[in-house]
Amino acid sequence: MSGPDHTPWPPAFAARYRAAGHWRGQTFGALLTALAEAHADRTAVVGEGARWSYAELDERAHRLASGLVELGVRAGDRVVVQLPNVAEFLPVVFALFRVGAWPVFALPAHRDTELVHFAEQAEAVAIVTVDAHDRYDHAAMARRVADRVASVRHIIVLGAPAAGTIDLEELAREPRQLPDPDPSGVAFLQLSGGSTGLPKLIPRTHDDYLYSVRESARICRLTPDSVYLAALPVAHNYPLSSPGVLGTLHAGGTCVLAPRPDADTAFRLIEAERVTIAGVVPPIAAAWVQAAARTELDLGSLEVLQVGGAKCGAELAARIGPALHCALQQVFGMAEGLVNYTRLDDPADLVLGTQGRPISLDDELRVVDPATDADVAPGETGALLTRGPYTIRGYHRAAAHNRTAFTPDGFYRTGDLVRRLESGHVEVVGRVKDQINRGGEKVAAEEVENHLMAHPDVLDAAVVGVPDEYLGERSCAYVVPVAGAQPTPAELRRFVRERGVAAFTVPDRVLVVDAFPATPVGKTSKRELRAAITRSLVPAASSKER
Ligand code: AMP
Ligand code: DBH
Repeated sequence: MSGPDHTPWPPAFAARYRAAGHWRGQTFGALLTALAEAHADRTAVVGEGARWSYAELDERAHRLASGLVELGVRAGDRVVVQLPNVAEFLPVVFALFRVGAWPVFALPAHRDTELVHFAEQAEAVAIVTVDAHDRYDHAAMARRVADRVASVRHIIVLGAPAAGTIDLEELAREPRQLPDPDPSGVAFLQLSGGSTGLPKLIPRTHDDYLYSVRESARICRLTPDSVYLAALPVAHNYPLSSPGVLGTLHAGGTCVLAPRPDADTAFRLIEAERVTIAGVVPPIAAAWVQAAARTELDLGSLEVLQVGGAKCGAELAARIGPALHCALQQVFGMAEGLVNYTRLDDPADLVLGTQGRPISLDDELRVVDPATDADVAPGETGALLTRGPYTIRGYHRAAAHNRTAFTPDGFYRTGDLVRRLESGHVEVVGRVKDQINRGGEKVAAEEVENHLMAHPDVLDAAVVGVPDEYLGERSCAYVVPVAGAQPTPAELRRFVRERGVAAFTVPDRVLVVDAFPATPVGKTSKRELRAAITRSLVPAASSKER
């Protein structure tokens, strides 16, 4: 693939975003310098075995930046960063920001194929990784990637160093003055979710990202007393910036990095660190809701639980406040830019029933007929297009893909089907292509999922199409039951039928499973569900079918 590294906003748009005060010409390195002055002794980050003040974080980032420069890493170089939720993540990325090198934000769950893709696409000069995580040897994987991708010259490892790698701890050097990078230039490459193929690289600038971070912190009412729990992998756009660790630092608060998102780990940290806000995906929210009923841990400090990354159904949304004694905030965002939040003072029907409204008045949203790009009538469902002060105009080196992923006038095609309410709030209805074509009869996966989730025994449902000789496709519903319940496929099909729907809406197959395969950030992976059923590899022991 080829094309420009970064597609800048047209000059008239850039001028407008500057004039409005959205883009302020500050880099992330300069931000950390300012934070270290304002909040020197406050705790910036807590990880396993680490508790660093703002002054310490700043010092570490300076020392690492110096070490990276000595190693030969230069402004504009790309560096794949694959770290789990450890405190070191922050000094590493701020060091790269200060050098002007671009982190490429890999997630711990990515493996050789993805890492090779990132390193190749970005022509990365280095990989920063961990020795091992979740019993997987990341350093060995990084060495395999370096063998396959010629541009990779350095492997920097947190933890036990191995032959041919550099110990992250030994990289630090005396701080030196480095020229501040161009704030309108690229700060890092974020990743798309990769729902249709390998993740694409998303160039984000200091100016645009800092705007979204600053506004996110304000919308979420973060203060120096806020304590944010990063339960999801911190390099993902959501825990990184919505408001995530960067929004928390921006506010002078404390970031607590959870090594895993399970309720036990998270609840212990909430109690121990007096966490005030956390952000999770719906499957984790559902697990926390169930666990909260049994926990003896004190979750009383938790003020806000954010749920986003995938649709939080009305049933789950309604359970969160009562179970966790906190406010729910829905977050609908994308690494490409646009982020929507329900506001903390929104009425309950909007908080429970929508995915929020955009950060910025300068976020332009269009809801269109996916076939013609014509605007649908207000309140009707259509495909969401967006452009604005923190939404990219093109992926990194993907000229051909950019021609279809963006409209000629620069709107990003989100691929999401939404309805926009008069208040400006957005309700996500599904994905543009998430329908099953059952012999010409189109079944919206989301609709069938909603019917299934209305059943009291159903915790979660995911409906996918399965190739079929006669119909082209048939529908297959995967169902995760609530703890202790054992709904049968026949009962669930009857339940959907009795809700008075067209016969083709009743799923052809129902499989009751223990859990869904997940994407690296923990969203239900329909791609893997489709692949599994196509290969007929659904583990028979843990699934029941009729
Ligand atoms: P990614 O490509 O990983 O950045 O994922 C962004 C996509 O995740 C969006 O385009 C949506 O399809 C989905 N998404 C994120 N948040 C929500 C949400 N709150 N409700 C529904 N879908 C969401
Ligand atoms: O799913 C996402 O990518 C996402 C969700 C919520 C995101 O990027 C974000 C908030 O910023």
